[in-house]
Amino acid sequence: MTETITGTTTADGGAPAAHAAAGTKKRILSGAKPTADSLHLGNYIGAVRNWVDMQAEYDAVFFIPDLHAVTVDFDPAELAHRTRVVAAQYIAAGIDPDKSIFFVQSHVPEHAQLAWALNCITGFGEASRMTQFKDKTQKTGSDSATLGLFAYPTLMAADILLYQTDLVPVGEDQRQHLELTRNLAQRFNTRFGETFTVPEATILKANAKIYDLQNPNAKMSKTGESPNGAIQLLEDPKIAAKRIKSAVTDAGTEIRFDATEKPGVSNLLTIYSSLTGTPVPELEAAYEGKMYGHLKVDLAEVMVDFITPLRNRTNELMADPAELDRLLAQGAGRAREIASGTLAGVYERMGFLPSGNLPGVR
Ligand code: ATP
Ligand code: LTN
Repeated sequence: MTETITGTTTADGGAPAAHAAAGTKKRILSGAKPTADSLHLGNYIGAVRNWVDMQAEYDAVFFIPDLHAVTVDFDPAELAHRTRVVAAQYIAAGIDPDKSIFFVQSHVPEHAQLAWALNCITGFGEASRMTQFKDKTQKTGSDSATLGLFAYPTLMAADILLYQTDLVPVGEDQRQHLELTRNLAQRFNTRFGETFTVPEATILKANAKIYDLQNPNAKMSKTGESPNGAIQLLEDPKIAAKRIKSAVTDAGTEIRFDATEKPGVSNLLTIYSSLTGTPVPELEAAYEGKMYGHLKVDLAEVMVDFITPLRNRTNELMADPAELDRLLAQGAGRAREIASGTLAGVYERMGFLPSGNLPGVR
């Protein structure tokens, strides 16, 4: 089941809408930050898996938002490593760099350039209302946050608008950013003339959220409190199986989906259903009268079967960094062909003088 934030999609005038000529397929775009040594199960079920499925039907753009990764504390060597790992994991999970445009955000300078233009049409109060910024600065206070973190949502809007994106498949947590993106696109179009497609968010609701295995009221996250709360897609399958077996379950014994009363068991059912394709009611029926332990043992096995090939393929790709870099450079080239056209239209409408034929400019 998906839910879409709808709106008009328009794309005429100037260089934008390059994809319209490429065919009738709608364009989708999404990305996952390289801020951990491995994607986790929540990223996969909530995001990557759906993107893989969408490649056939859509004109797909996927990228690794490394510029977003430096909005919070980071280590340069770690960032470089993580960017490669995430790239390898996307491909191992089924993102096809020949079918989709697949690249690293910092390889396409137009993202930062358009973000600046958008910063200048975004209200300070409007940016202050973004809940992600509030959440991420809750503990330390906003004084120690960077300007980059504050501007995170406008960079994300630039990511989306550069490619005249129709649909943005993301998890529920990104809804507010999508709404800001739509507002900025409409504002720019009204003030400077039709330039951007106004994107729709496709919130993937059915399996939208995977919860922490140790704290099933919090979402599974790379920054969760206990390492046992998340399944890393690159970890030893035996460890992943252990984490499932030690997942926190609820009072009572009945295996039934009830997100309020039984968040732990419900989370395990969601994961099981997502990885096997078996609907939750069928699982409930199959486990009627059985104990939580039965469910965990079976799910642990499902997890091993899922993680093992994914991990092996990722490791193969990581063993050949030159080939990985080649694929990423090829993706960035294709991305720039579109992004540079959009940015040229934006600059012209904003009244920036043409830079002539200076090499490397615009
Ligand atoms: P994290 O909370 O682990 O830091 P994130 O949401 O900050 O993750 P990304 O790593 O960029 O950021 O996530 C990539 C995608 O994975 C996003 O579309 C996000 O909505 C989705 N996602 C992340 N965690 C979960 C989860 N627990 N359940 C479902 N989807 C998730
Ligand atoms: N903010 C997103 C990652 C992200 C993204 C994007 C997703 C950056 N730019 C553009 C979709 C479209 C996240 O944290 N999941």
